Amino acid sequence: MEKIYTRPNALNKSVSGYCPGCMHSTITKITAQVIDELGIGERTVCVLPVGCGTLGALYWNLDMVISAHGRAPAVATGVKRVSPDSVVFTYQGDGDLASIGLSEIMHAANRGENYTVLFINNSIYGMTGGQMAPTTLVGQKTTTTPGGRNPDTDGFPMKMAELIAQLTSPVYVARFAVNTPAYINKAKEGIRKAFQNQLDGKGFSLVEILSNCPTTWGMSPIDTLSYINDNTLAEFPLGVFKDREEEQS
Ligand SMILES: Cc1ncc(C[n+]2csc(CCOP(=O)(O)OP(=O)(O)O)c2C)c(N)n1
Repeated sequence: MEKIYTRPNALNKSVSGYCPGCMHSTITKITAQVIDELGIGERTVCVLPVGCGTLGALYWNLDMVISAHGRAPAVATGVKRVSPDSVVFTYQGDGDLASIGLSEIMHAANRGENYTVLFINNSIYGMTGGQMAPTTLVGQKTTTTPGGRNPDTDGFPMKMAELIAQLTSPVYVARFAVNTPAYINKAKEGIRKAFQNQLDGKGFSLVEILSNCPTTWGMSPIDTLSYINDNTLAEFPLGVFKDREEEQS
Protein backbone atom coordinates (compact mmCIF):
# COMPACT_ATOMS: atom_id res chain seq x y z
CA MET A 1 0.00 0.00 0.00
CA GLU A 2 1.35 3.46 -0.86
CA LYS A 3 2.10 5.52 2.23
CA ILE A 4 0.82 9.06 1.65
CA TYR A 5 1.27 10.53 5.12
CA THR A 6 3.51 9.77 8.03
CA ARG A 7 4.81 11.37 11.21
CA PRO A 8 7.96 13.38 10.49
CA ASN A 9 11.14 12.01 12.13
CA ALA A 10 11.69 15.43 13.67
CA LEU A 11 8.58 14.85 15.81
CA ASN A 12 8.54 12.52 18.82
CA LYS A 13 5.93 9.81 19.04
CA SER A 14 3.74 11.75 21.45
CA VAL A 15 0.31 13.29 21.44
CA SER A 16 0.24 17.09 21.56
CA GLY A 17 -0.56 18.49 24.97
CA TYR A 18 -1.35 21.93 23.57
CA CYS A 19 -4.91 23.06 24.28
CA PRO A 20 -7.51 21.71 21.82
CA GLY A 21 -7.49 23.81 18.66
CA CYS A 22 -4.23 25.63 19.46
CA MET A 23 -2.29 26.15 16.26
CA HIS A 24 1.07 25.79 18.03
CA SER A 25 0.50 22.07 17.25
CA THR A 26 0.19 22.70 13.52
CA ILE A 27 3.21 25.02 13.40
CA THR A 28 5.23 22.44 15.35
CA LYS A 29 4.26 19.81 12.77
CA ILE A 30 5.00 21.83 9.64
CA THR A 31 8.35 22.90 11.10
CA ALA A 32 9.19 19.22 11.67
CA GLN A 33 8.16 18.43 8.10
CA VAL A 34 10.47 21.15 6.73
CA ILE A 35 13.36 19.86 8.85
CA ASP A 36 12.78 16.34 7.51
CA GLU A 37 12.44 17.50 3.93
CA LEU A 38 15.72 19.45 4.16
CA GLY A 39 17.39 16.43 5.80
CA ILE A 40 18.82 18.53 8.67
CA GLY A 41 17.30 16.86 11.76
CA GLU A 42 20.63 15.49 12.99
CA ARG A 43 22.24 18.93 13.12
CA THR A 44 19.32 21.17 14.08
CA VAL A 45 19.26 22.90 17.46
CA CYS A 46 16.01 24.47 18.62
CA VAL A 47 16.27 27.33 21.10
CA LEU A 48 13.01 27.49 23.01
CA PRO A 49 11.54 30.49 24.81
CA VAL A 50 9.41 30.81 27.90
CA GLY A 51 5.75 30.51 26.97
CA CYS A 52 3.56 27.81 25.49
CA GLY A 53 6.27 27.24 22.89
CA THR A 54 8.45 25.75 25.63
CA LEU A 55 6.29 22.65 25.25
CA GLY A 56 8.10 22.07 21.96
CA ALA A 57 10.72 20.35 24.15
CA LEU A 58 8.24 17.48 24.47
CA TYR A 59 7.30 17.25 20.81
CA TRP A 60 10.36 17.88 18.60
CA ASN A 61 12.89 15.11 18.22
CA LEU A 62 15.75 17.63 18.03
CA ASP A 63 18.56 18.98 20.18
CA MET A 64 17.14 21.71 22.40
CA VAL A 65 18.12 24.56 24.66
CA ILE A 66 15.49 26.33 26.75
CA SER A 67 16.37 29.96 27.34
CA ALA A 68 15.19 32.52 29.86
CA HIS A 69 12.11 34.53 28.84
CA GLY A 70 12.92 36.64 25.76
CA ARG A 71 16.55 35.54 25.63
CA ALA A 72 16.33 32.92 22.86
CA PRO A 73 18.04 35.19 20.28
CA ALA A 74 21.06 35.65 22.58
CA VAL A 75 21.29 31.92 23.30
CA ALA A 76 20.88 31.11 19.60
CA THR A 77 23.68 33.56 18.83
CA GLY A 78 26.00 31.65 21.16
CA VAL A 79 25.01 28.22 19.81
CA LYS A 80 25.39 29.24 16.17
CA ARG A 81 28.69 31.04 16.68
CA VAL A 82 30.36 28.16 18.52
CA SER A 83 28.80 25.54 16.25
CA PRO A 84 28.39 27.12 12.81
CA ASP A 85 27.53 23.78 11.17
CA SER A 86 24.45 23.45 13.36
CA VAL A 87 21.15 24.65 12.00
CA VAL A 88 19.72 26.87 14.71
CA PHE A 89 16.22 28.22 15.14
CA THR A 90 14.29 30.01 17.84
CA TYR A 91 10.56 29.49 18.35
CA GLN A 92 9.15 32.51 20.19
CA GLY A 93 5.76 33.83 21.21
CA ASP A 94 4.77 37.48 20.91
CA GLY A 95 5.08 38.15 24.64
CA ASP A 96 8.52 36.59 24.57
CA LEU A 97 9.83 38.24 21.39
CA ALA A 98 8.03 41.58 21.32
CA SER A 99 7.86 42.42 25.03
CA ILE A 100 10.49 41.09 27.45
CA GLY A 101 12.75 40.03 24.57
CA LEU A 102 12.32 43.10 22.36
CA SER A 103 15.89 44.29 22.68
CA GLU A 104 17.32 40.79 22.15
CA ILE A 105 15.54 40.23 18.85
CA MET A 106 16.28 43.70 17.49
CA HIS A 107 19.99 43.38 18.13
CA ALA A 108 20.23 39.80 16.85
CA ALA A 109 18.45 40.91 13.66
CA ASN A 110 20.67 43.98 13.40
CA ARG A 111 23.79 41.84 13.76
CA GLY A 112 22.46 39.64 10.97
CA GLU A 113 22.98 36.42 12.91
CA ASN A 114 22.84 33.47 10.54
CA TYR A 115 19.87 31.65 12.06
CA THR A 116 16.14 31.29 11.72
CA VAL A 117 13.48 32.86 13.94
CA LEU A 118 9.93 31.51 14.05
CA PHE A 119 7.76 34.13 15.72
CA ILE A 120 4.34 32.85 16.77
CA ASN A 121 1.99 35.80 17.17
CA ASN A 122 -1.24 34.79 18.91
CA SER A 123 -1.76 38.39 20.09
CA ILE A 124 -1.83 37.47 23.79
CA TYR A 125 0.20 35.97 26.65
CA GLY A 126 -1.15 32.44 26.40
CA MET A 127 0.75 30.51 29.02
CA THR A 128 0.12 32.93 31.90
CA GLY A 129 -3.61 33.16 31.31
CA GLY A 130 -4.29 35.82 28.70
CA GLN A 131 -2.70 39.17 29.54
CA MET A 132 -2.28 41.90 26.91
CA ALA A 133 0.75 41.49 24.66
CA PRO A 134 2.39 44.21 22.53
CA THR A 135 0.55 42.59 19.60
CA THR A 136 -2.95 42.55 21.14
CA LEU A 137 -5.46 44.07 18.72
CA VAL A 138 -7.19 47.37 19.43
CA GLY A 139 -10.43 46.46 21.22
CA GLN A 140 -9.30 42.92 21.99
CA LYS A 141 -10.31 41.85 25.50
CA THR A 142 -7.63 40.35 27.71
CA THR A 143 -7.37 39.87 31.47
CA THR A 144 -5.40 43.14 31.72
CA THR A 145 -7.60 45.01 29.22
CA PRO A 146 -11.06 43.75 30.22
CA GLY A 147 -12.70 46.61 28.31
CA GLY A 148 -10.60 45.89 25.21
CA ARG A 149 -7.18 47.33 24.28
CA ASN A 150 -7.45 51.10 24.29
CA PRO A 151 -4.78 52.89 22.22
CA ASP A 152 -5.06 56.00 24.43
CA THR A 153 -3.64 54.10 27.39
CA ASP A 154 -2.18 50.93 25.88
CA GLY A 155 -0.75 52.04 22.53
CA PHE A 156 -1.26 50.26 19.24
CA PRO A 157 -0.27 46.71 18.24
CA MET A 158 3.45 46.43 17.47
CA LYS A 159 4.23 45.17 14.00
CA MET A 160 7.45 43.29 14.55
CA ALA A 161 7.93 42.02 10.99
CA GLU A 162 7.67 45.57 9.61
CA LEU A 163 10.01 46.93 12.32
CA ILE A 164 12.66 44.29 11.74
CA ALA A 165 12.40 44.63 7.96
CA GLN A 166 13.57 48.25 8.37
CA LEU A 167 16.97 47.04 9.54
CA THR A 168 19.71 46.61 6.96
CA SER A 169 21.05 43.19 7.98
CA PRO A 170 18.09 40.76 7.87
CA VAL A 171 17.79 38.82 4.61
CA TYR A 172 14.21 37.56 4.86
CA VAL A 173 11.29 38.88 6.92
CA ALA A 174 7.76 37.69 6.19
CA ARG A 175 4.36 37.18 7.83
CA PHE A 176 2.11 34.17 7.35
CA ALA A 177 -1.01 32.76 9.01
CA VAL A 178 -2.28 29.27 9.81
CA ASN A 179 -6.05 29.75 9.98
CA THR A 180 -6.78 28.00 6.67
CA PRO A 181 -5.19 24.97 4.94
CA ALA A 182 -3.95 27.21 2.09
CA TYR A 183 -2.31 29.59 4.57
CA ILE A 184 -0.71 26.64 6.40
CA ASN A 185 0.90 25.51 3.13
CA LYS A 186 2.21 29.01 2.48
CA ALA A 187 3.56 29.27 6.04
CA LYS A 188 5.41 26.01 5.50
CA GLU A 189 7.05 27.45 2.38
CA GLY A 190 8.10 30.53 4.36
CA ILE A 191 9.60 28.37 7.10
CA ARG A 192 11.46 26.34 4.46
CA LYS A 193 12.90 29.50 2.91
CA ALA A 194 13.99 30.80 6.31
CA PHE A 195 15.89 27.54 6.96
CA GLN A 196 17.31 27.40 3.43
CA ASN A 197 18.71 30.93 3.82
CA GLN A 198 20.61 29.76 6.89
CA LEU A 199 21.90 26.66 5.08
CA ASP A 200 23.11 28.94 2.29
CA GLY A 201 24.90 31.15 4.85
CA LYS A 202 22.85 34.19 3.92
CA GLY A 203 22.02 35.49 7.40
CA PHE A 204 19.06 36.36 9.59
CA SER A 205 15.54 35.27 8.60
CA LEU A 206 12.37 35.86 10.59
CA VAL A 207 9.02 34.29 9.84
CA GLU A 208 6.07 35.66 11.80
CA ILE A 209 3.07 33.34 11.95
CA LEU A 210 -0.36 34.62 13.01
CA SER A 211 -1.90 32.09 15.34
CA ASN A 212 -4.68 31.67 17.90
CA CYS A 213 -5.31 30.94 21.56
CA PRO A 214 -8.81 29.47 21.99
CA THR A 215 -8.35 29.12 25.76
CA THR A 216 -7.44 32.72 26.59
CA TRP A 217 -9.43 34.30 23.76
CA GLY A 218 -12.45 32.50 25.30
CA MET A 219 -13.64 31.19 21.93
CA SER A 220 -14.18 27.84 20.28
CA PRO A 221 -11.23 26.82 18.10
CA ILE A 222 -13.28 27.32 14.94
CA ASP A 223 -14.31 30.83 16.02
CA THR A 224 -10.65 31.76 16.57
CA LEU A 225 -9.93 30.96 12.92
CA SER A 226 -12.71 33.33 11.78
CA TYR A 227 -11.49 35.94 14.27
CA ILE A 228 -8.06 35.87 12.65
CA ASN A 229 -9.65 36.25 9.24
CA ASP A 230 -11.96 39.09 10.27
CA ASN A 231 -9.70 40.99 12.67
CA THR A 232 -6.07 39.93 12.93
CA LEU A 233 -5.35 39.99 9.20
CA ALA A 234 -6.63 43.58 8.95
CA GLU A 235 -4.07 44.73 11.53
CA PHE A 236 -1.26 42.38 10.51
CA PRO A 237 -1.19 42.06 6.71
CA LEU A 238 0.43 38.93 5.33
CA GLY A 239 3.38 39.27 3.01
CA VAL A 240 7.11 39.39 2.50
CA PHE A 241 8.53 42.59 3.98
CA LYS A 242 12.12 41.95 3.06
CA ASP A 243 13.77 39.47 0.72
CA ARG A 244 17.41 40.16 -0.09
CA GLU A 245 17.26 37.60 -2.92
CA GLU A 246 14.51 39.50 -4.72
CA GLU A 247 16.20 42.85 -4.11
CA GLN A 248 19.29 41.55 -5.91
CA SER A 249 17.52 39.91 -8.83
C1 LIG B 1 11.39 36.65 33.56
C2 LIG B 1 9.99 36.14 33.45
N1 LIG B 1 8.97 36.99 33.43
C3 LIG B 1 7.70 36.55 33.31
C4 LIG B 1 7.44 35.21 33.24
C5 LIG B 1 6.02 34.72 33.14
N2 LIG B 1 5.64 34.28 31.80
C6 LIG B 1 5.72 32.99 31.43
S1 LIG B 1 5.15 32.74 29.89
C7 LIG B 1 4.79 34.39 29.69
C8 LIG B 1 4.14 34.94 28.44
C9 LIG B 1 4.28 34.09 27.24
O1 LIG B 1 3.51 34.62 26.21
P1 LIG B 1 3.92 34.48 24.70
O2 LIG B 1 5.38 34.73 24.54
O3 LIG B 1 3.03 35.36 23.90
O4 LIG B 1 3.70 32.95 24.36
P2 LIG B 1 2.36 32.04 24.38
O5 LIG B 1 2.34 31.39 25.73
O6 LIG B 1 1.19 32.92 24.11
O7 LIG B 1 2.59 31.06 23.27
C10 LIG B 1 5.12 35.11 30.82
C11 LIG B 1 4.92 36.56 30.99
C12 LIG B 1 8.55 34.33 33.26
N3 LIG B 1 8.39 32.99 33.16
N4 LIG B 1 9.80 34.80 33.36
